[in-house]
Amino acid sequence: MSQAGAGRSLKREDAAVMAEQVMAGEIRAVARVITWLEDQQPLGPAVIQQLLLPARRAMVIGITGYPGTGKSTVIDHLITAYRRLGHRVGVLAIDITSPVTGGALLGDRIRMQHHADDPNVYIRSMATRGQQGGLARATRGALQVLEAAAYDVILIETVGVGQNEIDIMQMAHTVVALVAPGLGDDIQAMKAGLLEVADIVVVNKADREGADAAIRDLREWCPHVIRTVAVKGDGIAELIAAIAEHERLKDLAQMPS
Ligand SMILES: Nc1nc2c(ncn2[C@@H]2O[C@H](COP(=O)(O)OP(=O)(O)O)[C@@H](O)[C@H]2O)c(=O)[nH]1
Ligand SMILES: [Mg+2]
Repeated sequence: MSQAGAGRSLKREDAAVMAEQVMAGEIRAVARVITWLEDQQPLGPAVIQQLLLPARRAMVIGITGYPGTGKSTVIDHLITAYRRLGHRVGVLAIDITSPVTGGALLGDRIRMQHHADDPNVYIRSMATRGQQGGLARATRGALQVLEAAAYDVILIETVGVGQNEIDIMQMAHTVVALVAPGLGDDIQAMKAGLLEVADIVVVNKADREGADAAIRDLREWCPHVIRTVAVKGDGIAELIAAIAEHERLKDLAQMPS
């Protein structure tokens, strides 16, 4: 590990050494740089400046939705599926409202615990520190760090509530919005916000009453609606396929004609 500690004044060489370690995929360096970004220490951006992105860019997938809709459970299954495909997976779980939902991150950790021993999976919770917009900035940096560390798939989980989340979701190539039956008015509210940036809508907890009505309602409005029962892993293969298809179309759209 480099000597570039938080307490010392920044040396250009320190940032370069850390950048090398990040690009070598060293988890400790990755974690440390993300902490610097969260804490808004100048070392963070200094390392970012020295990072080179790999030729094959990561697939960045945003997963958003209200608390309790099942985002972390879905992500747990997505990690398993992408690992089976041989991908290295990074997860950024963003908690905008950490002082209030202190327990949510713990819950996320438990739900994604299966992957704790897999060196090819890196799961990181990020919380708000300091001023408005700080977390979105730190998230953008963390994304660059994970890309430089050559993760193939990067999943970003946000709690769908406001502008901050929309800003973060716009960093993703494919945005998946989760809803659960019984949210009622919340789904209407989401249509004006997060569903607007969504490429794919997932109706999770389809084992519950009201799922079919929610799916019918949403299909009038978004062509890609998928039904999942995340606790059983149902619908995850369909979700993976829909994400792949969206990525493919997006790549085609970006190809020079
Ligand atoms: N019945 C049912 N419960 C689910 C399903 N998916 C997740 N849950 C449960 O819903 C709760 C919240 O899930 P979590 O993944 O933490 O939601 P998050 O807050 O959106 O990340 C947990 O108790 C899960 O076990 C599902 O498809 N059906
Ligand atoms: Mg969660």
